[in-house]
Amino acid sequence: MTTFAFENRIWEQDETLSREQLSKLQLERLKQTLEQVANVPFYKKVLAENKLSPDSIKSLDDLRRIPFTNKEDLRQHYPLGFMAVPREQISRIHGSSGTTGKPTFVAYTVGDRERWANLCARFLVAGGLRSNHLVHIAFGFGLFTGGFGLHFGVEKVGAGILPAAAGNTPRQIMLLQDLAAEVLICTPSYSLQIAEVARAQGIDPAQLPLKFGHFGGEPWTEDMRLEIERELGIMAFNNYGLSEVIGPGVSGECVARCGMHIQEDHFIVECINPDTLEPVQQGEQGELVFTSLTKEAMPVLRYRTRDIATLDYSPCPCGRTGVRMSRVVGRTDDMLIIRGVNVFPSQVEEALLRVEGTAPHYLIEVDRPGTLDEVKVHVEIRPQDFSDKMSQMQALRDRIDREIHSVTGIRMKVELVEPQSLERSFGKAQRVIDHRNDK
Ligand code: DLL
Repeated sequence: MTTFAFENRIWEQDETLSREQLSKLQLERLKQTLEQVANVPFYKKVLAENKLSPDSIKSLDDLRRIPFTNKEDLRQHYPLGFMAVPREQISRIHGSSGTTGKPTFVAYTVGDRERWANLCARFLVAGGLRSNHLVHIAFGFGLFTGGFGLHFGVEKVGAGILPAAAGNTPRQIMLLQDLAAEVLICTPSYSLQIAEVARAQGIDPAQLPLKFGHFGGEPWTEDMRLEIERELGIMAFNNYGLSEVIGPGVSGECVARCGMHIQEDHFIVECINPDTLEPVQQGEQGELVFTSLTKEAMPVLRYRTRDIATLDYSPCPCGRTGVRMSRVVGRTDDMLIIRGVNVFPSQVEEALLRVEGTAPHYLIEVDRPGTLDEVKVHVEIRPQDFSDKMSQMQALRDRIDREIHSVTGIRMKVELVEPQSLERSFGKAQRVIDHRNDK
């Protein structure tokens, strides 16, 4: 009998289906999903071109006959071209950032929302949440799936919620002290920011009443987990998801904390080599690909996440049978996650293009000097616009700052550099230096 630091409780028996039961259920649901996606013109065409129908899927191996879906496909059908239900049946819309400054919208029916809340409840309970707890949610409540997704998951468990939302850290600390929440939900980096600001106020963050936290939405490391646990005096759990697949609730850690259980009765996962697009050997690193099995409003087939991780099919002492994914160790595209917000270098480029006087030469430098990500954008000025007048340069910098903020939603430090001063490359231009990877 394995003992854990926390009691191991399982929210739904479906989390413990045998591989055989799971495969049977997945096949059944995959067929239903093929029926559902036929309502989406994009998928209708894909199915016809590949001679696919629910009846032609005889085993889970047939999944590989279905082409992949990419973020670009969703983008080309902006805003709601991937909906498989009439607009009247949409109960909620969320979005994730894209390369164009326009979000990728995702939608939910009432049934989708109910299943989503349940999926979040599963990993929250797996990681210690009980109905007697008070949960402080410091995620943004808005288009981002983190705030509302977790909110309804916590509500499902029956625990109390303080929807503190993101920002104004001193106020967050006051709330944590005065209302004494036991559970913190936010991005891992924001939890460290809370600790740092508390220290600066002369408060020992480990003395806050918090007992544990569920963190996700951005990559973090085992070292960061140790730091969060030490600083805040809590146990820290990892959870993963992406808007296009559902949001948070795709996977999460249990008390054994040896990987995040993927909720395989709702999503089929594949791990592929991003170059050959063939499955990797078990345990090898690859890009995760998800097929939704129970979504009504926006089902996705073989959605390429660009997230790199490994899968572990060995039994978990907690009794859940969902395969466990490792931490996300990287991406196969150039997407950056800055303080939990997805940003593509092309968005910065788009912002610069809106500003007269800047050359298309720029370099984005990302670092995490303390607990929060910081971004500096070095922008080359065109020779004819270079000026010795401070006020002119300041005005240009402010303009760029505003445009970048309007396109990406985050503030970056803008540094204007002299014409021809950024290094030129002959092949693919290096647009990003990410010092967070040096640590
Ligand atoms: O970040 C959903 C989410 C919210 C998950 C809150 C967990 C908690 P998006 O904004 O669409 O959705 O961003 C999805 O974020 O493809 C990963 O690259 C990254 N990501 C999410 N969770 C983790 C994690 C939400 N635990 C993208 N570790 C994904 C590493 C993560 N990366």
